[in-house]
Amino acid sequence: MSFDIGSVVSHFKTDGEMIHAEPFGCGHINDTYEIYCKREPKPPIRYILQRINSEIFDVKKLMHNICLVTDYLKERIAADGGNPYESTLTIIKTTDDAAYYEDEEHNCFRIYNFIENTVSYQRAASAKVLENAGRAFGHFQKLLFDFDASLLYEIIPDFHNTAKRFEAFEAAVREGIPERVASAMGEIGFVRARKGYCGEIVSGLLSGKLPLRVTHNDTKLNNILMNPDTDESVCIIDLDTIMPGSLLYDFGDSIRFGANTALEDETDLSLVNFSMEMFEAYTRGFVGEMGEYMTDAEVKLLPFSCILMTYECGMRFLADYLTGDTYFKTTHDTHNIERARNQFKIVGDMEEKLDEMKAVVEGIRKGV
Ligand code: ADP
Ligand code: GN1
Ligand code: MG
Repeated sequence: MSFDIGSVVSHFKTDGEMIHAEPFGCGHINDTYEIYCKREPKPPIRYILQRINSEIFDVKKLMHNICLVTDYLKERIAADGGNPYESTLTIIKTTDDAAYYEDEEHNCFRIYNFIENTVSYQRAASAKVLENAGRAFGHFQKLLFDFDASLLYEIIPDFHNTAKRFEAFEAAVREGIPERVASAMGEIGFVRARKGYCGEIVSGLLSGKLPLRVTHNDTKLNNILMNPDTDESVCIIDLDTIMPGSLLYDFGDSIRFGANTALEDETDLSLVNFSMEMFEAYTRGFVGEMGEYMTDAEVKLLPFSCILMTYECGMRFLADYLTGDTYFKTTHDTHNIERARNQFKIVGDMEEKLDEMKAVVEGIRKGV
């Protein structure tokens, strides 16, 4: 699939003509570019251009969700005295006033303002980064507390329904590439031995024991832009998966990524460990912001949610490996199974430290 970036950009109301474009960032889903546009005599202005992954998303529904949520957030941020053009994403409309542009080959593109003077960390260099990330996602939950969830499409149905993910995983084992399945029996066994985890949060949502909220659903650290000088959060990005869900998905997924002492695709598993220090820091930030809005049932499940989300993500990487790497972007043949092993190492570590995690949550909760 080929496209001319300059011609794509000419369909948007950018401030000036495009002069430069480069691939950007480390996302696994969309094709992201930084683009510069000329605005003489002022210096060029930068934007984010994305070819949206339309294999995964119904783009019309996706952009409907993102427009509603960013409009709502802008109002809330302005009412709190913040800068709505820095603290949330701004969609640059097409010359036809649409939120995205579809070319003749059905590639779909969107442009966001580039949030300057920020970084997106692949790993937390200090506990302060994670505490600020926790505060940022807690605040994000709080801002969306009154947002009417029924206005949003469930953009990827059953996205964090781990029980359904397990069924899909078993189908991948049955129908996957035979050599890959044969080579992954150890990892497959790891997933199967933990089948009992799968129903925990889903059944709580179904029975009403856990509240359904509007959640981000992809809360890894590189989906926050931070100020590199202060490590304060500036803007939460990657709003593709905003939809009704559980607060536990957001909490657990942040810990999955942020409390890993290594990168998500580190293959030297001796470097891949679960950091209690990072867990404690994130929990302090998140509960500090969101504590009074959380139910006891949610608080009780915070530690377990970290295990569940890490297990689920590892299972998704492994299923993608078995079926030929069609979902996550990969750079080499064994990339997805390496990521799965990495996640499973963290799962094992968290299982050992579950009591300690519970004690940390209790301590922080009492202090709120
Ligand atoms: P994906 O869904 O593929 O993860 P993201 O929307 O997260 O795509 O974007 C990929 C990366 O691009 C982010 O991790 C971040 O580094 C960068 N990025 C995305 N949007 C912006 C923005 N508006 N300003 C600056 N950087 C951005
Ligand atoms: C994907 O889009 P990105 O790279 O931020 C994925 C998440 C996974 C994550 C694993 C829409 O996130 O669910 O947890 O990779 N996003 C989607 O790194 O599937
Ligand atoms: Mg992302």
